[in-house]
Amino acid sequence: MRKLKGALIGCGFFAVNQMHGWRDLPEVEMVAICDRDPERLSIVGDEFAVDRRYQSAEAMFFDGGFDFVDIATTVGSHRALVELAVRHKVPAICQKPFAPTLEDAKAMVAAAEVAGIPLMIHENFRWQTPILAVKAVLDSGAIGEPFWGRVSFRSGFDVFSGQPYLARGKRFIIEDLGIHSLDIARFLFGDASRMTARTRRINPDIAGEDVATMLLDHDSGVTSIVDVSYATKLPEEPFPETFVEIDASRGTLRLGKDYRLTVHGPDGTRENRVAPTLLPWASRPWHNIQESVALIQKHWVERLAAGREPDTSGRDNLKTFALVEAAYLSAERGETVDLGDLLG
Ligand code: NAD
Ligand code: 89V
Repeated sequence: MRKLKGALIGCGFFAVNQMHGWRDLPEVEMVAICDRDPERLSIVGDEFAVDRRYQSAEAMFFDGGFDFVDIATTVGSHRALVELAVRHKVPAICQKPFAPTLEDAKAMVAAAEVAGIPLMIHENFRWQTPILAVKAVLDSGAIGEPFWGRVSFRSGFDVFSGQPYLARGKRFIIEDLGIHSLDIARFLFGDASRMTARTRRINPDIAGEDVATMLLDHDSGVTSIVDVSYATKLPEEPFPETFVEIDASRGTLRLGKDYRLTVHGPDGTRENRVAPTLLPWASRPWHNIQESVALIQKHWVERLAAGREPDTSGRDNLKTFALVEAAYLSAERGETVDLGDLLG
């Protein structure tokens, strides 16, 4: 079997997880890596035994020899790098957040579609084992039709030491973390058409908002609340667990601390743990996220081989990204925002 050859751009904090995920897939071989920072290039190149190392993405594409590129840089470079992949007709994965603005994201999707290259956004939270377990319960019909939901991530974890750029951006929690929670809400309850949001900044040492409360009207009729906070000091720190509550026509579902899932329906109440696997290279408490990285990358390989669009394709992710834009607009204006006006 010929291996699928991949290249990585951005060898920073999170990319190491992506490289582990690729190494675990027998059908993939990472043949080239790129980072402007020579130190990061050496660290990742040495750890994963990749000889072809570049400080310039242009030079890496010029040399070519890979079937896809995995873009793991921060948001400011995403559009230029996706457009570079498009010019070279190389299928691309781009980390979340998709782009600095919805206009950029739309332009990236259009460019990839004109060139006929697959584009997937690395939106991995919907691939977490506990979230997949929640979706399976909904799909089984065990609790009937959902009419209300809550996707909640409240923490006091210090994310700034690993990712210092998060403290500097004018936008923080919705763009960085809420984007995952909003995508989970779409995954569970379908697309949303209206957004009402309120934000706060509690931590005086950062530039952006660290608390957000969002109310979504889904086309399915579900009303959901998506609430995120990095200013919540709990007796037991739940990072990076997402809690889910669903009320439905025949019962309820609760995903709570330590991955405990309670499903109550006409047949009684079932409680079980839907904990993620601790992969050999993973470390607590990040293992939930790390496992979802491996799963989304497996999904990419399968969809590429089948010639099918990935679930979190660029086109799909425009709808998640529009929710982010809508949340900031709503919080700024103090009014409800219609998604149709943004997606056009
Ligand atoms: P980081 O700053 O640690 O790493 C980014 C790396 O990219 C740096 O080493 C930098 O030198 C390099 N770089 C930037 N622009 C470049 C360019 N044009 N060419 C070559 N190299 C370039 O950032 P990070 O924390 O690893 O985050 C990267 C991305 O991953 C962000 O978009 C972040 O939101 C995302 N992220 C996702 C998850 C998730 O679960 N999906 C978790 C953490 C971070
Ligand atoms: O998943 C992320 O994008 C990370 C974190 C979980 C720390 O917010 O930035």
